[in-house]
Amino acid sequence: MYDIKNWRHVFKLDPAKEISDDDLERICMSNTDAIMIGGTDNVTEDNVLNLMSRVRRYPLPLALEISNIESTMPGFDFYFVPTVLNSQDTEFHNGLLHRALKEYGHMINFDEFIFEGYLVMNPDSKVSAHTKANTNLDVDDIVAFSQMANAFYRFPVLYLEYSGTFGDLKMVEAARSELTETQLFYGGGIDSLSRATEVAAIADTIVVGNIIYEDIKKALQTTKIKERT
Ligand code: 1GP
Repeated sequence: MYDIKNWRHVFKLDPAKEISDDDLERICMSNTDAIMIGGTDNVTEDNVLNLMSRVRRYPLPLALEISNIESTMPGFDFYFVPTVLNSQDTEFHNGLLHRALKEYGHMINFDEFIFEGYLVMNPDSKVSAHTKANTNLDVDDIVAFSQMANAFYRFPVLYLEYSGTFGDLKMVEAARSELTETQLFYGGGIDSLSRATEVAAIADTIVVGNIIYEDIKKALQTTKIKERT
């Protein structure tokens, strides 16, 4: 079985976006550690199943980041379940999860599930509006949330989610400074090797999304962090 602790680089594919077979092959044959499928809008059973079966041809770990119950299905190596620590709606803390377990808990292999503390950081992102996140956070807030994740909830993963914009590295460093057990994932605005290198020097795992659809060459270059660190 794969171990997420070794992941330094992850490509996140959005099931609601088109990707050609050629581009998908380049992503899946790259030096990345894993593919994660996840998105905010229009994530459906059909488009997740379609993308999963296309990615499954390649021999690398495949994770689903769960956005809704309807598009969750067997066939992935890992299921990342976000709990949005700065959401103002309990639905995104444990409401959805409670409903999912009530219905499907009896058939779940819990070893495949990774409960991730999520901090939604970009106020202009879709995920921020969707989860009603309070993004008005300073360094002390990040420190407190990171202590919560590491020492109290003991999450395996804390995900700093800047989706669509490159984050403030002071915030990433603040999270880093508190995490001794919890693995720090960073995602958002990584669109070049230099940005990837900067943030990979702080976070354990970097997640590259949007640039796959905008400039595949630049996306592929971000995997070079693995040769450098
Ligand atoms: C999104 O964190 C990922 O969930 C990656 O962000 O799309 O901005 O690369 P970008």
